[in-house]
Amino acid sequence: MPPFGVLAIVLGLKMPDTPIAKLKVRRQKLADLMPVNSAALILSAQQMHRNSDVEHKFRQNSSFWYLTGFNEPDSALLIIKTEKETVNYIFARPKEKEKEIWTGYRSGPAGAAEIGGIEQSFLFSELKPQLEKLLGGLQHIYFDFGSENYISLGIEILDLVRQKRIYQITSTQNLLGELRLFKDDWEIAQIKVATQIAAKAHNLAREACKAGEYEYYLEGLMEGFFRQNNCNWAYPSIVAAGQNATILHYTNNNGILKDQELILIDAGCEYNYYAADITRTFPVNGKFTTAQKEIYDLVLKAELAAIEQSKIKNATFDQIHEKAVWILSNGLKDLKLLTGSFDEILEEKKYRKFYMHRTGHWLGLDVHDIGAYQESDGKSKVLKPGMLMTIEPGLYFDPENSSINEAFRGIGIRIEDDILITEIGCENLTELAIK
Ligand SMILES: [Mn+2]
Repeated sequence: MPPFGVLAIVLGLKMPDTPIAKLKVRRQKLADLMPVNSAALILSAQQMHRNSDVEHKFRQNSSFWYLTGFNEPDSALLIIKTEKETVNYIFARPKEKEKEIWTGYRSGPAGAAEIGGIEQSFLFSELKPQLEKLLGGLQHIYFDFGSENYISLGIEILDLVRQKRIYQITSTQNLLGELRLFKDDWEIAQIKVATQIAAKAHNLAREACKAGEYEYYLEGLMEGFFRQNNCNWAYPSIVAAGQNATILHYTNNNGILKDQELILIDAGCEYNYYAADITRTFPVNGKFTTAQKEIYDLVLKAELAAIEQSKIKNATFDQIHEKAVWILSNGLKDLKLLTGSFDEILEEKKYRKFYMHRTGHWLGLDVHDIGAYQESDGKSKVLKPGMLMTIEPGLYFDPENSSINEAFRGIGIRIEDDILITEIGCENLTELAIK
């Protein structure tokens, strides 16, 4: 088995910079979607305080990163589109030797402009006075107010926008969602690193798993592997043994692994801010009980069928879910876990008692990536090459559900892969993770 440390060495330990040409294309595409006489203002993430003198690890705002490739807090991107031209402005912290000694290198406005290939640069402290000057005569601004970042600055910006009589204020989410839905070749290369390292981490956990071990041990093993390969977790890992797996967002990870029980691990890393999202469920001792095997085989069948569905040209997002629901419902009926006719089970959504979430979500810079799930006419999104989604059916049986056979109570199983839609069907980016 080749060690994955090799991969990190091949890739180099430094995150690759986003090519400036890609950043320019993204900003141009965003501007193309904006009406004439409009502005888009995207703030960076803020450095979040944790406790006493400790700060949270900085993680850039995904959309800001997508458009600028700039990885510092207290920054902003402003795009102004008029009839005459479109101009990009970046705002960044000043270079200050004293501060850099304590908290690290700062690029300064000129450095930020160079990284992003952006024409104009200013200090972040200049943002309001520059907006005062630059927003005059515009009719529309795209701005995300209400995120946890820069609340008081956001209020001041809204005040300024009102003073400028710009009455159309829209979130950037729809425009950027439409762009971020389609991954370019460079993004796919980053995602493939994340998915391979995450898949390998799952296999390591499977090898190390044994009765008497604790959930946190496997969590640490996987997250340690993420860091060893220049990745961070993309979301807090779920390592859920036995009936903990029936809690969908379980993150305590302090339970003990028991013989004859299953373990569900939903963990993924991000590389260069691109996320992987994988779930695997397997028996602690390597051998399924009859009931566990019946449910596992059913979930796997639903997952494989949903992946097949994604290969069909112009399949919709909803069709993936419907396929999984159809197979799970059929199987639950056969196992006598659901009663009534098949039509009844579907119409009355009886399956929801055991399958209460959707079959997938968009994946990218955010693990639940932005991007609409409907076309503009309200119909389910048609899957096109370059889109990336998870496919993750599961079944969960409440340990206290006395209406089902005891053998099924407390079983929680989910299987999740990351599926890239391609010209010829799809590519499963996480098939390296044993299932
Ligand atoms: Mn997921």
